[in-house]
Amino acid sequence: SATGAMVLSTWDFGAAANAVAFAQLAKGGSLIDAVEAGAMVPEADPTNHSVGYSGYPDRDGHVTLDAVIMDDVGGVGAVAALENTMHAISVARRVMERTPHTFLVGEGATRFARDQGFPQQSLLTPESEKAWRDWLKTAKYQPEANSENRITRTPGGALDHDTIGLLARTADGRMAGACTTSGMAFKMRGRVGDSPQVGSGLYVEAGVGGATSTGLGEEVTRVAGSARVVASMRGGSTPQQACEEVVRHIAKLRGDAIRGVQVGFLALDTKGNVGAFCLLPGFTYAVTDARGKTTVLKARSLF
Ligand code: SD4
Repeated sequence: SATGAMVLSTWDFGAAANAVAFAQLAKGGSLIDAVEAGAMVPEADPTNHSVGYSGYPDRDGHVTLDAVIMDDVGGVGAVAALENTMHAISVARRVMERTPHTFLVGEGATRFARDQGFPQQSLLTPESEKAWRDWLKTAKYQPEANSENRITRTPGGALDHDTIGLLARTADGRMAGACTTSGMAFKMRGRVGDSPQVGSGLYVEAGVGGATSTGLGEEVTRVAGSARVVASMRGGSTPQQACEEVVRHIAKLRGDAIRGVQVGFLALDTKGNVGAFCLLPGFTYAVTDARGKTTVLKARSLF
């Protein structure tokens, strides 16, 4: 039974991912099975322009994916700048389970995915290609806060989403997490964000808890954000206090440089306490409780 199991993830669209992850746990799947299955939901969603298939491309028109998966017994697998494979999270899991490494990037990651038999396809949809061509007219790189939850009524009825970070725990307090993204729209070729980096986009520690991040990745990578959240929890902070502490740290460190920038953290401790905090209003997250009930909540913000 999944009694006591919990799943937590970033943004409104996390609710659909949570449902799939929770169902995995309920039918006896492992935590890794659960977070992988959950992360695959937005990866395969053609209306989601910042994870997996139909993600917005880099400025040269290539969709490149970043993902990490990790458990609480030292298992880690990650990929960055992966191309042509929809389910980056599954490739990350293969890195963890079938290579002597923790992180593959670029051409090597892409070749590994192909060699492992993952279906190869272009991830650029006509809609994403059009958005890129429109962007090229000005070619101004201006990341937009909370674009994740924005509904853009394009002819296809597309929904703009972003990175998903997912944390899951079992009744006995074991934990795992996953984070997957196509990164910032129109990023430089070769740019890697916080999401696939252990300690930045995701961190999980046995006996303590886990954290994940979303928003402008550079601001999280600078301070190894998720590792800091977990370190603060290890020192006795609640998940909420820990998320607030790290957001305040970023704000203090960066001053005017983070004006208009969104960064959000989500944390879960091994007892099932939840925390969330962000720089700007607008960051939402989905919590699925022990009974399988999902609620989408607004995180409190510093500004
Ligand atoms: C990145 N953190 O690549 C990701 C993007 C993101 O909500 O989370 N957007 O920087």
